[in-house]
Amino acid sequence: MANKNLPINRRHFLRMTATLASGIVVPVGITACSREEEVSRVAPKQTFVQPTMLEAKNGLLDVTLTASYFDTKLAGDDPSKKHPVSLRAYGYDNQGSSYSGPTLVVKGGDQLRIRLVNNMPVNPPFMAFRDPTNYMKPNTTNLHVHGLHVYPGIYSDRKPLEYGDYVVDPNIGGVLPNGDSRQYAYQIPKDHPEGPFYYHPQYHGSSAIQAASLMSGAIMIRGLVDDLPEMAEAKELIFLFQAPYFAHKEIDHNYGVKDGLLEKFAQIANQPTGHGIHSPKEDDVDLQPVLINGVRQPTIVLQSGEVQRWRFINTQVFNYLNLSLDGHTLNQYTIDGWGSATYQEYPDGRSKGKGILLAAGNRSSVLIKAGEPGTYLLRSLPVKIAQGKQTVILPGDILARIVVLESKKAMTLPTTPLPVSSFLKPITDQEFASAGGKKRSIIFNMVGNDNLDPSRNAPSVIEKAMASATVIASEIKESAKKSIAMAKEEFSKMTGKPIEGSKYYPPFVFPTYDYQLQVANVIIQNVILGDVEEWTIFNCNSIAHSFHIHVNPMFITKVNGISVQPYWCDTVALPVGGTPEAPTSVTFRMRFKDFVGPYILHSQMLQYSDLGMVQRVTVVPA
Ligand SMILES: [Cu+2]
Repeated sequence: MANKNLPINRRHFLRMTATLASGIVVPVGITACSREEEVSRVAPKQTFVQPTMLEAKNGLLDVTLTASYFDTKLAGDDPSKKHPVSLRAYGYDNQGSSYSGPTLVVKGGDQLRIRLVNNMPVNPPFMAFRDPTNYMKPNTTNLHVHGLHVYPGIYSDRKPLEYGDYVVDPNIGGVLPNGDSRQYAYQIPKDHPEGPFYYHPQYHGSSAIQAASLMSGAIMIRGLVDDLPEMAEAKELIFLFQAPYFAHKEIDHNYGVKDGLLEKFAQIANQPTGHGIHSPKEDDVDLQPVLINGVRQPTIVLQSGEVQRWRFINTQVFNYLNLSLDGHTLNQYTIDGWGSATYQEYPDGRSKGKGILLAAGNRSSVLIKAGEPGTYLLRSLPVKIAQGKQTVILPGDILARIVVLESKKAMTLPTTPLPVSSFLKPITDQEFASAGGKKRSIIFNMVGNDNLDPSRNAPSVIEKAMASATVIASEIKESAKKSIAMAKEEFSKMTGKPIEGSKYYPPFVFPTYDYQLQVANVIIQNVILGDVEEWTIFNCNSIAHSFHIHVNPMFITKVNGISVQPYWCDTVALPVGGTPEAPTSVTFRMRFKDFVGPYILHSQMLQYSDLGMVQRVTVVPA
């Protein structure tokens, strides 16, 4: 399986090196070239761009975020080919929409105020007969501050109402299209740990389609670690890894959507890893290409000996990243937004396949020190996301190229121990026992609708006909592919030479759904304020679900029942290979110290969350 992914890696790599050859320092005069080319050879251009940073002043950051359609061009798999798109995105204050919302910078004690204005067009009308590829309210929205430890309720004593990190909007609620707005107010606790967080919509049922457009932006919480002189001196780059989905004529299943648009749930649900907009090898899992702040494979220019701090945020709605930088060590000092006193070192992971693993919603902060002059690639190494009846490995990808220039810089990493907020003190057995000592289990299990009563949701005659036509079309296509491969194989046998594409691999099949949603509030976990609890999340599926809980971070203690070096996070990859009989699991402790109110736990693979993999948590006063 692993070496089946090699061709695409090599192909990408070859293409990259071919492009790179013209970008790095080459003595002028070796080849004939135009003047512009000469200049670019001497000084490679940084094409990495960052969203605007808005910083709190005198304890307050007050911003208006506007959700609307953004008409632009985005690269697919090939960075040089841009496709016109019209996707949902954020603008702010008087600025139009962009590839991501602005980066909001605050510190403990500050107030972050966001007025969300929904300027997206009205929702499409309900069809007379249920269109299984369509979605209910793709343009109703709200806002979630992912990972922040803030009040999740509504400030009903304020006139007009103000909202905390409130995401349990009923199906008739939310911030409606065509001009509705809502005032959010987040009071950042004084001891809030410093690190990278982000915001995205979380209106139940439409979170995936909106986040898989371009609706997200970074939140940076500053603190003591940022004031260290070496840290302050290191240039900070914020990486929003995005994988916007949109219809394209080269994609097999457009579901009747116009090029450049994301309008039907089926576009992101039936093949959740996405569509690469390239011709993948038959044996590859097709993968939505990753952009960084709207740019495919940007160039980052550093000086040899320079230290930079990179903040990684995986805003993708499904796919994992496994980050590794050629020839360099990534020194990680926050997992999600939660800091550590020491660095966790990730050297070049190509040989072992081990990088910094980021499930959808995970973040990480690293320091890197640029080595010898040269060009290096920031990659995502292959990741196994499912194991069992069907093993699925996301192929590797090239995310950015790093050009290191000759220099005499000699910057250093801050020495350890790094300062860490007292908020992150470990939850000991004693603390757990004396604060209630309750344990509970949560089951993550996708149940296909074939397991439900079929009469509840019988498809219409037209739907049946359409579905069988689609199946027949794809069968014809697959059988053609198979014949071509067989012919090639014959030819290869005759000539005795191997030939590309002479082996047929059937397409990967993810379970499909007819989009029957579970409302968000069906199952409620009631918790008493002040308690400390221990939860085990069981994964009954072969796929590595990304488990995320709002408001209070998790102190991870066990994986598959075995103790691990404990750490804090707010989003965690559940191990692959679970079955209902033998589920995999993650165990953690949580403090419910500060806030009452309703919030949610869910799969950050947002398609699954929208389909019902979500529960409510209600913290009630003692
Ligand atoms: Cu969240």
